[in-house]
Amino acid sequence: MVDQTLLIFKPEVLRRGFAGRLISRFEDRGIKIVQLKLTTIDAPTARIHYAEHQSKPFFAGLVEYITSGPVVVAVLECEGVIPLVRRMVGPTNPANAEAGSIRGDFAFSVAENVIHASDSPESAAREISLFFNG
Ligand code: IDP
Ligand code: MG
Repeated sequence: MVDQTLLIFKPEVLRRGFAGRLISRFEDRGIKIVQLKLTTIDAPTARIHYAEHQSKPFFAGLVEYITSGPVVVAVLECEGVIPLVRRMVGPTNPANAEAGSIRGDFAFSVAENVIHASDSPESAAREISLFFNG
């Protein structure tokens, strides 16, 4: 099967209104969108999604933030899509993100860094089944 990754456009994207511009970046790069939905993430789902961070000091704030408004959740597909999309997204802290990356162009704080993208094939499989029932 062709590689897939899961994206979440975090609540500020719809608040600030640039979901279409983010989608265009992936389309322009030639990456296929195979699933796409507007939804609001509930707290139990957020805790499962971010389970690897449950012992971190920012965990409660992270769950509160990701559940604070509508998000866009998508599955993208192409060869090598996981590292490709992580490069397009940029590093976790937007202060370190190059202009031209999504976080470098749209984000200004590590807590509100615009977008989630799966970091490995295992994460992608787990996250896709969490949000799209496999
Ligand atoms: P990633 O989103 O680049 O994969 P992770 O290390 O997996 O980054 O962290 C998940 C999310 O947790 C980040 O996108 C960010 O929203 C939040 N986060 C990570 N580190 C911090 C921090 O030091 N303070 C506040 N929030 C953080
Ligand atoms: Mg991560």
